Amino acid sequence: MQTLENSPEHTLEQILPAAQAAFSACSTINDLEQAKARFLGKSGVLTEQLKGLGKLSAEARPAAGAAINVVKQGVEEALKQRRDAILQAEQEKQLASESLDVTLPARARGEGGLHPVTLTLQRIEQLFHSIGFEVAEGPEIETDFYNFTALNIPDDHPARAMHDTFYIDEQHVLRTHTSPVQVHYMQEALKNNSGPPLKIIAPGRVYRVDSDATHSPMFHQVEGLWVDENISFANLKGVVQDFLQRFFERDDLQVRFRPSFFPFTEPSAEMDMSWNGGWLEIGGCGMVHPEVFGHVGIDSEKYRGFAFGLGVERLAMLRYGVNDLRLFFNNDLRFLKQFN
Ligand code: 2NL
Repeated sequence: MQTLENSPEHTLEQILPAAQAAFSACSTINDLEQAKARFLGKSGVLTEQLKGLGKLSAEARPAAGAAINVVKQGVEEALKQRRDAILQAEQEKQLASESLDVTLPARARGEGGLHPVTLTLQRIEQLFHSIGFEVAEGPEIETDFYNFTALNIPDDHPARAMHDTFYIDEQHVLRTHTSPVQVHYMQEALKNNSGPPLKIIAPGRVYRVDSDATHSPMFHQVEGLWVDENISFANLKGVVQDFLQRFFERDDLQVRFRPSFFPFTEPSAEMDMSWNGGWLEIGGCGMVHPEVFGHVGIDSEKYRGFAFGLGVERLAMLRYGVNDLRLFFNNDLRFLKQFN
């Protein structure tokens, strides 16, 4: 179709009404910009008009130029009015669509919860703290000395073998127990003249090359250590029994000690607790071996200590009635949500 805008024959008088009609037909800023180009752009109809001035005589030119400029101003004014109208309409439309109900209740915060192992660790720490134990922590990557040698574990001990321990390099391992935390703590205490007496628990992650229904390569342990001049096995029994009775909220819970062996304690014992009419193994313990005191520089003629180790997942499973260790590490929210 031949329209005025692309017709070479349009007259000056037709331009303003044509522009007004074209702008009115636009409902978006984008359309309007395109219409504007057709009238005011580099090859728009008004520009063409101005180019035509050159063909006129010098006398006719000023009046013709002035007439074109009047039309041009009119087109620009029409453009501005239409642009304002479109912007206002768009804003009104947006305001209408984005209506805000300030009385709506706020969206609930997706609150997280603590992992059952964390909850168990917190409970353990609180109970031991209440009877005077400090909580000590240390690195998960340890040297061979802190994880094995200082604990009187000989070079040829099977626990040191590649298939039981994750080695970082020749001298560094992922700690296989939290005992190294206690070794560091004893050394520091001696350096700072801040004990013995020492009374600490060392809770935390430990690692062993082991993975099946009842073993995870990463698990949690809490060890305890009490060093003083007259610490005896009787103190160990009292502390462990008090802890287990309070942890499981059972005043009648019994604890039993069976002779055993650990390189870092002498004598050593396995600890069992009464459970559903039977006995359940719950950890190991003993009196700190003089060799261990020797490695950290504690005088074993003057001081004695007891130490014990408990499995945190085991305690959590018994307390919460969880029957499969792997549930703790699958990160299935249906399981985890039950503890919060
Ligand atoms: C177990 C056995 C045990 C210890 C851990 C220990 C730490 C130091 C010195 C001496 Cl620094 N002993 N810890 C002692 C006996 C047993 O753990 O079955 N744990 C789950």
